[in-house]
Amino acid sequence: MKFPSEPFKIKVVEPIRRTTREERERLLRESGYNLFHVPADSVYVDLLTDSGTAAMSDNQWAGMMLGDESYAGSKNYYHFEDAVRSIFGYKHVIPTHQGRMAENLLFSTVVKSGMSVPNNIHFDTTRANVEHQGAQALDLVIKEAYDPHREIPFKGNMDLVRLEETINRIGRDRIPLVMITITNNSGGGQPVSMDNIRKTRALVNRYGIPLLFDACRFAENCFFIKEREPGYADKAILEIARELFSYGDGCTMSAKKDGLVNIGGFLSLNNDQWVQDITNMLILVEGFPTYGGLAGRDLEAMARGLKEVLEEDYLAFRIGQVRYLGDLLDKAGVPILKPVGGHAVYLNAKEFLTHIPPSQFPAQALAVALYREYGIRGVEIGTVMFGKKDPATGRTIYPELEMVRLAIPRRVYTNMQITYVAESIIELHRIRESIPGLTMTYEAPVLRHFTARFEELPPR
Ligand code: P71
Repeated sequence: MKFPSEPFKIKVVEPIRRTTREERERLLRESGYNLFHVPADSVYVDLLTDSGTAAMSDNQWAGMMLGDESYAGSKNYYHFEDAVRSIFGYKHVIPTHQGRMAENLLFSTVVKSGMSVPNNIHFDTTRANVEHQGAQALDLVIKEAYDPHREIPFKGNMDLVRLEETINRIGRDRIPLVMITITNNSGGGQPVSMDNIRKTRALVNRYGIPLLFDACRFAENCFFIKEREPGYADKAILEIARELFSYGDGCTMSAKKDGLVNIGGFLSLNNDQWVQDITNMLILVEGFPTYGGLAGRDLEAMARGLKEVLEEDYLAFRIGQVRYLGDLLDKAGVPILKPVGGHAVYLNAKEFLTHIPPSQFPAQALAVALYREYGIRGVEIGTVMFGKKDPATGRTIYPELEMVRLAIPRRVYTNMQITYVAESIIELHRIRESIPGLTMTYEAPVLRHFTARFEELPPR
């Protein structure tokens, strides 16, 4: 079946408040046209992120009631450790309150100023955490990833030729690790193939460089491997995941994605020395190693979520729902990034709003219009998030892709709500000429998208 129906029924509901266009217009003005500052209860369908927004199962909620809130050695930690070990297979399991703390602990321990960390594409928090150490974050995804029309099965793959050139140019001593993000979020939620991972491993082995995964959406990546890569159709997702992680030396994980929880993350590593240093830092900034900034009940929910996320019915529905939205838009001629990724549909703002130049933030303008007209919230992944100032000239360096990401929370919205989203965007596409550009009036020095403010330019 192309679009499997929901493999669950709904036991608890959360009412959503409808707002008027006037109210949304006012909220946009007050928030400086930054959707991060719009109160969530004024959003009808919230596709800002798939991170921390999942609906937990009855089994996870039942686990929450079994929280052992002991300071040290909570039984939930052991459940969590078992769950992580059985999937990822690394020696040490270090809980953190979310993904970026895992990144921060790892990079502050192993990355030194002047070093470089290659990745297929760094997500914003990994990039910021690498750069915070005075190191360089390098994106070495295959070049096809930057062509929104190019439909290939594994568009998140690492460019092995560029990786080897980079290692030779920079020198292995200045590359403390290579990372692979599965799925590749900034490139459209695109998967990485097992073959590419195996070859990346073989390459870094020749230079003695460790390979780590940014594993946020690993189950979705494994589902794509099963669906698209020869030899994996009959394997269970767990088996695929185990093989995949066997090619690495560890991972960082935001369990707010494929952990199916609202808060939580971890680091899992084989290197004893790294773990010793990281554990010392963990105790300083996050908490004792058997809770890492989380409650016992959160660890239990994660342990259970990590098992549920591997269920094939769940993944088939999940990936199918995202694909359903993408198909409706594509058939209606709305420009999207193709193929549709695992957790989100990405609107191609450059083609959607050809009348708005990059200097007027077309993707942000599109996200603003989508909220104003229909109460739908997406997130800009374009110049606001990834644009940079050239330190020499002060001019903006624009990213290759200018997109609005519509990230689908896991198990939260029905297909009827997704249909509403599609119909709204199709209508917005018809009136696209009326959408005005923006000018930025405030930006923070790092991760500016969270706090930037804008004003609308007069309509053309
Ligand atoms: C996403 C997020 C969360 C987010 C970030 C920025 C703006 C809005 C929402 C977080 C990721 C991620 C990858 C590949 C690490 C993190 C950090 N993504 N790696 O996509 O996608 O995890 O949020 O738990 O700290 O909306 P964390």
